Amino acid sequence: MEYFPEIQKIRYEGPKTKNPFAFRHYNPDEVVEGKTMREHLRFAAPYWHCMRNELADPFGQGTALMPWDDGTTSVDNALKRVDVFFEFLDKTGIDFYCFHDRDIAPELNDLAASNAALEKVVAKLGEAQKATGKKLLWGTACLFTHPRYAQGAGTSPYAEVFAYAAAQVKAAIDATHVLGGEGYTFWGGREGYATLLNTDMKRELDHLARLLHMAVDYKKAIGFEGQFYIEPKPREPTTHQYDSDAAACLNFLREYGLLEHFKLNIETNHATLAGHSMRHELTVAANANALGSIDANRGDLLLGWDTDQFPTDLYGTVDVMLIVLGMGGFTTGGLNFDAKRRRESHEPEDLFHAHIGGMDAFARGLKIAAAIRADGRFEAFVRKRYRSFDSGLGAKIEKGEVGLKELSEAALAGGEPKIPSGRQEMLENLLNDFL
Ligand code: XUL
Ligand code: CO
Repeated sequence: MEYFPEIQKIRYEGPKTKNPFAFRHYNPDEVVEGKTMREHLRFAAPYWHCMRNELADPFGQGTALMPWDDGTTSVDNALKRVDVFFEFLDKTGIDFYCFHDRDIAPELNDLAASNAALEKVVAKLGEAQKATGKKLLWGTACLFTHPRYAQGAGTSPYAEVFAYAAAQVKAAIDATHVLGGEGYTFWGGREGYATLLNTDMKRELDHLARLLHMAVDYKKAIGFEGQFYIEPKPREPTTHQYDSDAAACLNFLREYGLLEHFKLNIETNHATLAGHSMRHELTVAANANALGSIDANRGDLLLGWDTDQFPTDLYGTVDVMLIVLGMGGFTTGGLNFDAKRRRESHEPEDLFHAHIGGMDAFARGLKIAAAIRADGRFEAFVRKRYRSFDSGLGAKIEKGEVGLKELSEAALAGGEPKIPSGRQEMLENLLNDFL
């Protein structure tokens, strides 16, 4: 049974092709900086957006055509979706995928039934991985859709809800472990508050940390070696989310003794919602040696929601790839397209156009970032800008060999400092030379 019969395997045809079902830039085996594109980019498709997103918005119902889906919560329907999804992965040449427990399997009447359904689908996913060589980048638990989590999961004021969330995390880690997942993500969709009038923030944060410590203990107990990630996001659906940005996540992890067990999964649209650029968030994470993985999408600045659009902006993909190459590449992480089609793009073939575009944009980002690094002018400019700290007084400041008294003497003797230009416009022009 073929679910996308009109679509052939997507191949690299080069920048001149007029075929919309071909890659112009993503050439999986092409070598850049000593590794193939496929090894650098580690593309992943999210099960939730590809298979489950009906493309509703706050004003209208879903539009997505999914002729393979009977619309029920049956396990058979869930099992069928696995075939559809793996055909999609095969035809796009995407090597990895990510899931939430409730995307792949239905939530049924009680936890035992939901766990049993999950196990059945996981078994089928395992077979599909074996047959195709596709791999799981990360798994996660959906702790934000069901009404029981309306007031939080790990930060719920109700212990029974906390326990239910913990049970779901356990089952989702088990599933990820069985499938050889390279990571496991915690995105706290409802781990925040709508109003402080009813909220004990300190207690909620303590509880969230407790849940994460339990997960670390459980991971060790079962021998799961995948990387744990936290995914920052400032709001939506909550008014204020505790994991609001990379800096807040790092502080939380440090405060609760969790930093050695977690890295960050940084998402472009979450960065912009937090009032940061993606490059800012990636830099904060990488500086702390905690950049693990990336949810590669983009927002729409005119809408200001978490629109989860496909990444087609080359400035954006260049920024991302500069940081990724700069840290020596991904280890367990990759580029997960946490992105959905627009509501107007409701036909199955749009799934392909969307991913082809994202993959090509990142392939170009990779090639351009590599060219920028080989050229070396940006690096040389930045190095030169800070060179007064390489020797003399600056070196003593960096080494902690002088204090306010010595620096006061130096400033009195040195007079008014003369500072060179930051050359922003020249550097922006230089960047455009590479695009
Ligand atoms: C929500 C979001 C999630 C996480 C996984 O904004 O990004 O899909 O990536 O729970
Ligand atoms: Co995400």
